[in-house]
Amino acid sequence: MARVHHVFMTAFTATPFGQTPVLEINGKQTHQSAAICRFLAEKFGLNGSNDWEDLEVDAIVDTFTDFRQCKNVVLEVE
Ligand SMILES: N[C@@H](CCC(=O)N[C@@H](CS)C(=O)NCC(=O)O)C(=O)O
Repeated sequence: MARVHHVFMTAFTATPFGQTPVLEINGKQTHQSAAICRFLAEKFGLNGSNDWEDLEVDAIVDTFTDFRQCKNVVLEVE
């Protein structure tokens, strides 16, 4: 168990700001899941077909971020 913890912590200290997920392309690393999703959506043609659809996609991503923050609050209360 200690080894797993050590490997886990080593992996995290090697990432930007010690967080995951991390996207690495051509030896360059970046983090922040929403930014990574927007980048990949643009790269693979998964964006909306107009500005309004892009806005709706961003709103959904931001809503998921809100949900994740709520989950953390609930876990702290328990
Ligand atoms: N805003 C970041 C949050 C990332 C995040 O909280 N990642 C967690 C794992 S899911 C993490 O790295 N926790 C370790 C830490 O923050 O030290 C994102 O959306 O990518």
